[in-house]
Amino acid sequence: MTIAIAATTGLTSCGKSSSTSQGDRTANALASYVAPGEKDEYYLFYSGGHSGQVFVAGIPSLRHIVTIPVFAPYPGTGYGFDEESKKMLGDFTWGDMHHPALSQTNSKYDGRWLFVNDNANNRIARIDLRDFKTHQILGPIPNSIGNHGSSFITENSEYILCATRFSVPLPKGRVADPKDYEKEFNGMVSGIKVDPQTGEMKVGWQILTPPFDWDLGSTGKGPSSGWAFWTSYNTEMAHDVLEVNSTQKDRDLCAVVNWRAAEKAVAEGKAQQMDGVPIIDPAKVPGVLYFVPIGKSPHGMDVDPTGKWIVAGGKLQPATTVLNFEKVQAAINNKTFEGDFRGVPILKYEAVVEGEVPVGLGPLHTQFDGRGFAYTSMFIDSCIVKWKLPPWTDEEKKDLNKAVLDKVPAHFSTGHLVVAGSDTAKPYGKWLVAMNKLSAGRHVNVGPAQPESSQLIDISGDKMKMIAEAYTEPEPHFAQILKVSEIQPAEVYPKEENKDPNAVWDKDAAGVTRTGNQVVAKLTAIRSRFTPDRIDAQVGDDLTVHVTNIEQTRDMIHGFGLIEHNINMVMDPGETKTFHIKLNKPGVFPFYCTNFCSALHQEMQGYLVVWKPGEGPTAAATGATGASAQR
Ligand code: RUQ
Ligand code: CUA
Repeated sequence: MTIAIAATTGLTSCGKSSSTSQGDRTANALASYVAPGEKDEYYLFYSGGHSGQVFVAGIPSLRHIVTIPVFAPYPGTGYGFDEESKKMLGDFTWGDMHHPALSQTNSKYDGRWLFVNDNANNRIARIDLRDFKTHQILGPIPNSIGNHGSSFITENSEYILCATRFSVPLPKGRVADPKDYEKEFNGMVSGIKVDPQTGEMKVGWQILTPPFDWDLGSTGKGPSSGWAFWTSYNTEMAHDVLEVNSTQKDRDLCAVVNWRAAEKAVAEGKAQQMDGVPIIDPAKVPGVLYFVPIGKSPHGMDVDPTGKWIVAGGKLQPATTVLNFEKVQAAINNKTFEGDFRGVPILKYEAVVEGEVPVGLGPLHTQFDGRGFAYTSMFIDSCIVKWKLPPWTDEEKKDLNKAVLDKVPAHFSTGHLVVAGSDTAKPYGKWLVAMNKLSAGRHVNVGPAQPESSQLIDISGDKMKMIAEAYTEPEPHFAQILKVSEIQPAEVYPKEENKDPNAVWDKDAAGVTRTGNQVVAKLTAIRSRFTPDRIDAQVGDDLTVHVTNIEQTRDMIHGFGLIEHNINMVMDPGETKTFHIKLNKPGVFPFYCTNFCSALHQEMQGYLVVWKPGEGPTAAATGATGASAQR
């Protein structure tokens, strides 16, 4: 109800009017204006939620630039139609993407890869920033259900760390009654090892946990180097009516994980195998896992750029909780525990907490600008709150309201927010993007379902300034911001680097060959023809088509759409792609370039002729050197 009111009055529960003066409007417009032909300064990589895609926009313009398909087929780039991407997708045609993470070296973005998680099918994917394409999808990860608490990358991209949102009887496939949840169900923290050269991921090890619902987390740096942190929202271990049953306690147990100790324990043979993965039981391997109580039903848990302050947002309490990692370390060393849970020590709350900052209602996620300030998204209050990290003055300590510096309304119900470079040791600062769950009334009516909204906020001054707003496909969760000047994506795939054994680069090597009922066509594509432009085959044949785009000019893309066969490959300059189909109906099926490439793009077409068995050209006539096409 608050939302509806907010939408019609332009007011939020922040109590501020969102209207701006004419002078401000002009200044804001200029701040985000990128004139035709000019370029944005930053990339914004934001997750597409259950669309399974990553969207790339520019900052400050907030213009959508490109979509990178990851967990769902995307005809626009031919993703999910060629053999390689089909294999990556496996049996799934969707994923629920939440948290992108740029690769890091020494706690700074190194511009190599972007990792994203899939909550629905327990996977992690790697996008290469050289070509902005998905190169690996790992999973489903064994012993992991609901891969939501990821992708959290370590300081030198050693690992992607993940925690499970759901718990089930393990290993997967074992069945127990959810009534026996506490006894039979378990969650898991996973360390996904990343190859430092290639980025190739594999499951490294896992830590067995009680069946809490792990939520958001982050990794340490500086003093907290080698550690990672997650909130949880169901320490009650409820298995039904979670809305009520998981919100009983005032504090939930959050996880403090020493991932370096986990790695070491595995190397020392202290793990047991489950479903092919070494599993650490934290009750038997002390020093790997600790719990810390945090109020109430916390969500985000973010480490500041110095690595000293860890901020948790309590969805059901009007404050963020700030942990001091030095105090965490001391509590561990001095065994300042308030008991244990299933053999895992619980750190004493008062011993590790620096303070609770009264930011307002529904704090979720916190980001940092590297200048000592924190920015928290307020789901219920629909605003962004700027506050001061410790060290606090005595006066502030007495009343932490004094550490709360500014609030700016956001529209509406902000989930994640991102400050440029917040999760590195050296944030760029300057820009903040609020990713709001609701946009009702902010744009022209498009029916009952409204898009999400993203809002750009200038955080360079003392007061935050709302600059611009844009709408997005479902559904942005977290995002990463990278300075454009830090990467140099490829302009083409150089011919010398194309290692595909079925690539052909001139028309003499192109052609159609038949061996038994295996028909193999190797085609070149260049403005504005396919060579060969005819493929003869018979019903019952297995047809494999390899198409090489032999252009070496940027943006000269060709597609290969095959009528009535659900095929659309798209080849970038210098790229070879392959599809494989069983031909089961006779007919003449045109194929054509699906990507507008030249004035004669429409003419870029050919025919797949599927003869009835026993009819049509023989194997000899289809030829080994493309004879059938050279007419
Ligand atoms: S969660 S709105 Cu999937 Cu990132 Cu916090
Ligand atoms: Cu090639 Cu259109």
